[in-house]
Amino acid sequence: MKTILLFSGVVSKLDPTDYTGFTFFVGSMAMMAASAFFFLSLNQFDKKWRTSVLVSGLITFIAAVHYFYMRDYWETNMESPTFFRYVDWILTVPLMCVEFYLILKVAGAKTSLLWRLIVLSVVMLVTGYFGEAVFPNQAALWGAISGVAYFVIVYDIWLGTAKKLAVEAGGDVLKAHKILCWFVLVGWAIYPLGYMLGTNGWYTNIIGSGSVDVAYNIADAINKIGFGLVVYTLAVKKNEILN
Ligand SMILES: *C/C=C(C)/C=C/C=C(C)/C=C/C1=C(C)CCCC1(C)C
Repeated sequence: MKTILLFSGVVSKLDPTDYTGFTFFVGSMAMMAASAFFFLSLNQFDKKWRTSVLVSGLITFIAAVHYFYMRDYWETNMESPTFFRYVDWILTVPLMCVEFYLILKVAGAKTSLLWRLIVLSVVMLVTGYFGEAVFPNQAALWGAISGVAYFVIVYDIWLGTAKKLAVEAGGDVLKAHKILCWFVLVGWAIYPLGYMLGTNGWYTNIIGSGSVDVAYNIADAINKIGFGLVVYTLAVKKNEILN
């Protein structure tokens, strides 16, 4: 792993005004700490909830490894590690869809719901990558397509099938579902905002330009760790009922 660099003495200077580098660094530590927390807590849960907490740990762990790479990439090239960013997302966002599916399974969620969410998130991310890395001159167009997929996901979990299942499950599951819905509506909305700061389009005159990576790094910390903690809390509550 690239982190070996850290211990071999070949560490480049971190400019104190390099906020992007700073958030990459803090992000990698936060993701690593969160992974240790989720993994080490696994034993306390019964089988059904262990998988959910395990997935929370996998999400932050995959992110931690990508953050090590992205941090080094940034330090070395002083440009956005867009490729690693999207590889990270294409692995972790579908896992977040798995989290929705797992907590709604008690109410009879079908795999068709899982697949629909996964396909939508892949469409959202692939079109976002096109706009950011492949066709930057058409960033607004690709971002809009990506945004449509995002809104369908929001609709599905807030008002669609996922919502109905959460209501059927009731109690703690419904509460956790509602919090996760807010994460997707508000926490995930930081990403298109970052996208608009980092690309050129009709919006550039309105919101200006800024560090896409700072936005993405803050959003990742909120969403990946926060999401995981909601699932963890739900598992703890369910465990108490059993014991
Ligand atoms: C852990 C990573 C997560 C939760 C990443 C989520 C990413 C998004 C919700 C990205 C959304 C985008 C749009 C809605 C439009 C512009 C392009 C994207 C890909 C930044």
